[in-house]
Amino acid sequence: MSSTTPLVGIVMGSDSDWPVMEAAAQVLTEFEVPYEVDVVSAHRMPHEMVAYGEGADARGLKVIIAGAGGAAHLPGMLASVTPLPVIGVPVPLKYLDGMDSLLSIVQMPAGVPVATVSVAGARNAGLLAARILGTGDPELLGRMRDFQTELNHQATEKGKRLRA
Ligand code: RP5
Repeated sequence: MSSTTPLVGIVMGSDSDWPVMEAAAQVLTEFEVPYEVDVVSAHRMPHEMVAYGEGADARGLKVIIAGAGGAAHLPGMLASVTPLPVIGVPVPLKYLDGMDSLLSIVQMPAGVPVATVSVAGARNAGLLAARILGTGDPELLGRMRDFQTELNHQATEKGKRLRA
């Protein structure tokens, strides 16, 4: 990608989510997709959170990846104030194994979609963002095809090793 303007916004409810969320940043780096990272807590910074969501498309973002744990309202609240696709990442906390985060994010009311990945599925969130952007970027789509070919190769090799 030639642009250095962030196309993906990676946000989270707390810096304590970063150890999970950094996998999204890593994969976007691998795919050379420019991104930005910030903490935008739905509960502790509600006004900033709304401002972030409302201004995201005007700033050039195309996809938002939002991670949160516990009563994880950030992805859904962002989806309610932006027309951009929002990918939600349930972050597991000390109790309940992330099931609380998953259910908080995935059970959205009709009309306000959040593409929810698995608990701690930040890498897949990054890959999904790259696929969404790839629909308008043949070069990025080609990189995704190469990535899939490599995945296939690795899985095939694992099978060969087991059969040997
Ligand atoms: C959520 O509360 C955050 O997304 C985080 O997962 C959780 C705990 O935050 P801290 O107390 O660690 O800042 O809003």
